[in-house]
Amino acid sequence: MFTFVRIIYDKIDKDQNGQISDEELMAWIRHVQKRYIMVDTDRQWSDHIPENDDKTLLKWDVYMDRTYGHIEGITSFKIIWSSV
Ligand SMILES: [Ca+2]
Repeated sequence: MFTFVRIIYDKIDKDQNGQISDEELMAWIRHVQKRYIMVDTDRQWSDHIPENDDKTLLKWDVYMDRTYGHIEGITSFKIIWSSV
């Protein structure tokens, strides 16, 4: 266990000075979060196997149904973009 912690510690301690600064810790957390997002996105995408013949086009309505479920009476939607 100690070896594993040492390996992680050394990865976080970018300048190898034996201490982990706030910036190094923030960069590590950012790195781990980005990696999680990429892995999760790949996993979700693999669940959305397109139904067309060449398996390359995922229809938006199919994606919405699979992601959010079918909502009776909703035939279209409006995307509202906010920069807040
Ligand atoms: Ca350091």
